[in-house]
Amino acid sequence: MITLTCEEVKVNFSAVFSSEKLMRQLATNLHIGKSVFCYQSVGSTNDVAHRFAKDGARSGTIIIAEFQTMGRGRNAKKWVAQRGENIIASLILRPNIPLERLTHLPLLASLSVAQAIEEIVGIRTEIKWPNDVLIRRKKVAGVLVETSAQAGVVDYVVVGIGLNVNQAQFPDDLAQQATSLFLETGVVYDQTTLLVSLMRFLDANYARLKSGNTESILSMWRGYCDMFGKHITFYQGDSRREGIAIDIDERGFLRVEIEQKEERLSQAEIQTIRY
Ligand code: BT5
Repeated sequence: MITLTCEEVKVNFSAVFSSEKLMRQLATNLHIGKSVFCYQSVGSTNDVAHRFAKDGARSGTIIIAEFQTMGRGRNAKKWVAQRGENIIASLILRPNIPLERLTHLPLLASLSVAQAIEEIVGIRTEIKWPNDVLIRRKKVAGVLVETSAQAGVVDYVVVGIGLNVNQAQFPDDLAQQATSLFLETGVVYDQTTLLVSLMRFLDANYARLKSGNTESILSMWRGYCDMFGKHITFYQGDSRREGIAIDIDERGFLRVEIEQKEERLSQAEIQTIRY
């Protein structure tokens, strides 16, 4: 049973997103989108999702916000997005699969974003391992997957997605590296149409993951990745390293050749790709 705090009730009922409209458009046979909560403003949709999941929210629940005051990326980095212009969403999943197979989720999410952009906007994006979606080398979307597990058993997963849709300007420190669909095409997009497409692709890809068909997810993901065979620099913690990106393995880990030896990275921050 989900309970909203007074503050949440007050700021609930977004003018940009409608729970009813979204639930109507997401067909009832989909796993994703049976419950949709739309907010004007939250700290982080991932935090709301964690609280809802702990309160027993069902798998497939979506939390959407027009604005976040404490949007976050990986490793305590910030996600900054202008009010009402973008997609800021978190999805609760309760995958009944072994913890090891969750390594596919960040790739699954970035793949779904790339597919939705291709369907609605008609442009082919590029994915930078593991889950940044880029247009002309600039980041248009990011994914933050957070897992709650105990003794190797997954309780729930939160998949947070930030997609820059109609934002026309970015703060100075982001302007060189961030872009939006509007900036790339000059077209203002309906956020609900994009969200519905995104949720449908997430639903289809999630069904593939659950049925064990991870190879099809990885092969579609590879189709959007332009890093292989290229020289990369990356951070693992504080240490900066370099090598040649070879491919991803069956878990979605990045295979990198470093001084004639192959290493498999489960986590790293790619800094540069020499195209
Ligand atoms: C990500 O982290 O790219 C994951 C972003 C996930 C955001 C969603 S929004 C809904 C949900 N709720 C949350 O609180 N988070 C999720 P990472 O790969 O660590 O990249 C973070 C970096 O991206 C920052 O350090 C900035 O350099 C850059 N950045 C911040 N805001 C951006 C934006 N709007 N567009 C492009 N880049 C941005």
